[in-house]
Amino acid sequence: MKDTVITPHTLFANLGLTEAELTGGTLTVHSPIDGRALADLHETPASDMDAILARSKAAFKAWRIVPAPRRGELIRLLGEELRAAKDDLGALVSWEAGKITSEGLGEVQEMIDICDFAVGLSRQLYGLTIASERPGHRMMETWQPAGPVGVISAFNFPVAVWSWNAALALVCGDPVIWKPSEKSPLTALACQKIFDRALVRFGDAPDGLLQTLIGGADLGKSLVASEDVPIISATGSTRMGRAVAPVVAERFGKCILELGGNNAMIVGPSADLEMAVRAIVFSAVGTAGQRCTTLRRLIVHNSIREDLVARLKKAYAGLPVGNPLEEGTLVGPLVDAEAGAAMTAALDAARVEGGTVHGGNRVTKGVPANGVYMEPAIVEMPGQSATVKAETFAPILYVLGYDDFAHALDLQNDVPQGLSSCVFTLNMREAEEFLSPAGSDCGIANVNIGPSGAEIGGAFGGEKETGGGRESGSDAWKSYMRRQTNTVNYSAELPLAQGVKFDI
Ligand code: UN1
Repeated sequence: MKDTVITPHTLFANLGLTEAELTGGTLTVHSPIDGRALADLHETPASDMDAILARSKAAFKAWRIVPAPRRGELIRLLGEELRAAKDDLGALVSWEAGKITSEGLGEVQEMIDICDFAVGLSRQLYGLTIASERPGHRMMETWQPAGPVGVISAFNFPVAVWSWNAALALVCGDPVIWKPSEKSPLTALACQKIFDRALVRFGDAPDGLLQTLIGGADLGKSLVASEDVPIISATGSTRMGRAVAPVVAERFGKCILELGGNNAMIVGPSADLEMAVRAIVFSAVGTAGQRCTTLRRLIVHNSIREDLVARLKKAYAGLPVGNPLEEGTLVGPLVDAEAGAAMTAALDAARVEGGTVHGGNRVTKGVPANGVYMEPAIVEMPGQSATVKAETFAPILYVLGYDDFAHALDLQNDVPQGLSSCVFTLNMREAEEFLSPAGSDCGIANVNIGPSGAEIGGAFGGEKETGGGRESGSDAWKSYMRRQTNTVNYSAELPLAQGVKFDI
């Protein structure tokens, strides 16, 4: 590797991670870039869970009565610390998750953006006033802090997804217990350090506002099962969500689920194809196809299908696959060998289903040894088969043809997932229909822009197997609070609602 690339050890030092934290533990963290062991982290013992939960409960009692704008000050400081740490944390994201430099930095920018958003929000946790039917009465709605929030996050956005949840939860008055993916605990530890620096500057925050659990699924399981954690925000596979949701429901906790996506783009005959190609390539191969918003299905009008596929094959042929830390690389490694095997298996299955596969081979030349580097694949499919309907976390783009727009919409919606979607068209009828009640059934629906790379200002999440949760912008903050309806009687009478008489 070139000397200009900053080494993990320099990053650890810059981010305040100590030798003692990084060595001697049982959780070995490997870099997807070249398979090297980055650290041996100490796992949180299961026997610590009771104390962790107790600390979070105690923190809640103190934090809920701190005025929300003051809580916002902590997040303002977190945003400042993130700005100072942006280069180092972004590079560590690259080392731990295999993202190209610009995407690692972009992820930290997303964290900074949500901090700014949450600071503003801390003065806008508005409730309604409601007209009472009774004289001398007033009704209103108050949003109260809810309690500790358990955040479960995935390797692919190892830090941004935490920040969407944590920044909101903390301004809403809720402490956070974070269980990051065991594939990306290093960046989580770095975030805990960054947060701790903000805490020191803040001054009088209670202990235990943020606690990070390092280790495997068992820690996540006890977090999910705990009655002390009224809200679980879980981002990851649909399989994980299916395990989490019933456990939380059983104890009447609330879930914010952001699970699998199988995102499509419809390309109409009028589309600006040059723009479409750029959007397709970024959203299908960016982050090596490992975003939950990655473009996985291209639904193209048959009149332009051949032309578009030819343009895409040309663009794909020149894609620089390789070390994500090197300038110019656009496609880094998959996270591990299992992800590589899943990609190959999906391509094999698509072939059996009648698909024609372009690309998709393992790249071994000009890339670091021991990383799983794959050529992104385009697969022309005769129809929406079982393989197309499944989410494979890899850069595979299935191409389907259509003749009439209603059929394109049916194809778009006929998958179990419902996260993100888009249409490329200059025909306003198609664009509006796509956004209409009879259009896309996804949580995110875009026009002339790809399905990935959403801004934090909007609510993020989707329907069906995607889990239904909303994180990040808009009024997603309400999921982190307890809604309370208040009726105040300032009269000297006690009238009952609905005219009920009950004289004693
Ligand atoms: C994810 O992949 O889990 O819209 C989140 C995007 C990013 C977030 C992706 N803002 O692609």
